[in-house]
Amino acid sequence: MKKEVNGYYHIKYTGQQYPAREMISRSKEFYEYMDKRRSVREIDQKSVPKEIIENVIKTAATAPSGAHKQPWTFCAIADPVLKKKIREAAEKEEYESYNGRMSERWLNDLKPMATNWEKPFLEESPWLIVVCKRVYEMDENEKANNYYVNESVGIACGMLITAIHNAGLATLTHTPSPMNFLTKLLGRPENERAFLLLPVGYPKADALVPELSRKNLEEMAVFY
Ligand code: IYR
Repeated sequence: MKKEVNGYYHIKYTGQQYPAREMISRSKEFYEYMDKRRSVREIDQKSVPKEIIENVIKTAATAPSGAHKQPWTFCAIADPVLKKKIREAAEKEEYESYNGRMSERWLNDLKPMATNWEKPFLEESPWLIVVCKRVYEMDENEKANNYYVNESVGIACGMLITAIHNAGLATLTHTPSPMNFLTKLLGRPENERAFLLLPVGYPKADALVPELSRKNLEEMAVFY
């Protein structure tokens, strides 16, 4: 079934539907599965098939985006030489951040996560995914800004993290600041900015994560 609207074809929506009881159990099971996701900072060197990385990137790119401009580029890095360069450049920035650029309050807030300027996972992870946002496209030599770029790319990153967890792999959101060294090292074009860096791999066998609790429904949801 096809219908023309504004001169563009619309096709039948084919999303799966379920009876209410099944929706309740599916949504609960999915919540419980996602509640096991944690930011893992100890990632094993064991290699991960490229096909999994391709699949999680394709999943992320199913995200909605402003005017369907899909304003993202996913840079997947397995090359050890490039990973080493990224680690060195990131640690240089992080060292400055942890030793002067971040406030006392910020450093104190990070104490439960036990983070510091050292980022071994940038070299040890079999894959790094650098998500870049495309701020504008070139339209007949004119800059054409994309719409809701941060929202669109942020949603895609959430779906990427979900897909990585679903595959049984571990990741963390790493945001070295400033991040412009990444676009340079990756040779990205002028219209792209690094948005988020995700190391991806198996968790180390003895990986630890901080003992944190999540807000309960009453604390974070309001029903009207
Ligand atoms: N970008 C730094 C610092 C950092 C900031 C926040 I907010 C975190 O939740 C975690 C770390 C780093 O990656 O270590």
